[in-house]
Amino acid sequence: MPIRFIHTADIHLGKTYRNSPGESERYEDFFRCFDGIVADALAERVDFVLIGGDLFHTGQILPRTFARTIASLQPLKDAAIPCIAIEGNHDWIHRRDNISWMEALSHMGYLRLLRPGRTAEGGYRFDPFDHEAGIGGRVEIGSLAIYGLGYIGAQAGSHVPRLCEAVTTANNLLLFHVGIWKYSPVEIGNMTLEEAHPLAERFGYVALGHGHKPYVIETPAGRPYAFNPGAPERVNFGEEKYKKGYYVVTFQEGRFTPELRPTVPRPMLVATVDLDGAATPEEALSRFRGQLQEKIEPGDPRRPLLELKLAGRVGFHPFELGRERLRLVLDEVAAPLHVEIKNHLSQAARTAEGSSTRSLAEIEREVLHELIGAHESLQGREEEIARLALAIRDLVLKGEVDDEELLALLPEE
Ligand SMILES: [Mn+2]
Repeated sequence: MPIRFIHTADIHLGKTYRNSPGESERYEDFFRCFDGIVADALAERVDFVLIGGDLFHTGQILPRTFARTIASLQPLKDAAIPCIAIEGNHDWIHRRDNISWMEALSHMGYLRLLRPGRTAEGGYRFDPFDHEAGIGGRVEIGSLAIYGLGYIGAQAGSHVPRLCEAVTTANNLLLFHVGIWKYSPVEIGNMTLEEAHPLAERFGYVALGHGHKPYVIETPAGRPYAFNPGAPERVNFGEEKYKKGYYVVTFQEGRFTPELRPTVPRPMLVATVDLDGAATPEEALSRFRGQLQEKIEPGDPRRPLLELKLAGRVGFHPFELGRERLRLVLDEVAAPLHVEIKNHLSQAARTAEGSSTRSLAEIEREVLHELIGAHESLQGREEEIARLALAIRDLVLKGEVDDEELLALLPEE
């Protein structure tokens, strides 16, 4: 009898743009995407579902995100399809002494959370999953032994030999939240191909998560053994060109055959708008409108996510092309759900020595320096406080931080 399963990762439930008009719609995107995968698991009557980490976008989720996740997982529980998961970097960053939300879901029988134990000598121990405790290192389903390891940080590669030593069964699968340099677009938590290869001797299928782009790793002899499905929804700007989906895998006669099944993520556009040479804000706006109309692809009824960089030297003060005026044109042309604008315009100014340019960023810094320096008690700290103010401004515009995280940026005095 073949075993069939779904392998997904990096769902990022709870992600949204806080305080943005599109907040609630964006929040739903990630649940809608996950619900689609769960529905497919039922339609395909798979034997189990694997989640390779980052089920949640942050360690500290809102109660409504927890409730909504339970609703999403309920059909799997009702159909007795085990959902086997590990923790990613996004799931555990803020966990201190508290029980994590992932552990809670495991206790409640919605997930089987895998996390290995360690031996006194620094080795790994993959004990069978304990339903009572809601934790374990491995789960056996049919003839397959599923091992799980969450995110273990930047040194993951050096742990591979110890991991392999701890494997005691045949027909093994490993769930591992780690990237492979060269394929993984993320900057941390990766290992090299050479470090990964020994895994192929112990595991017929390594189910990866972490990088949001799909990729497959082969042994030097050309046998594919590690598979990264990527995030099924577009999580961050920069993911607009990635294929999006999850694997439906068949295990038969000792062979794993995965098929990347596509999802339909929300449209996302990252573009540079060239306003070089625009003499007035009106001319710049009209060119902005024209270029935007060309770049927006018609066809998807969902409102897009936009990241736009305004570039060029213009004949007016960049402040004059304010967010409000841009927003009006944007709403008319693209009706975006969320926009991030990077104003990199500089002003072509004529001085006695000829022409010079100052970027918007330089002007902002000068203005802040003047304002801060006007307070006697702050004199001498202009640069430090200006930097802080700009960092807070950038985070607020990104809409991803809450008040406490902003407060944490302030120096303690
Ligand atoms: Mn992720």
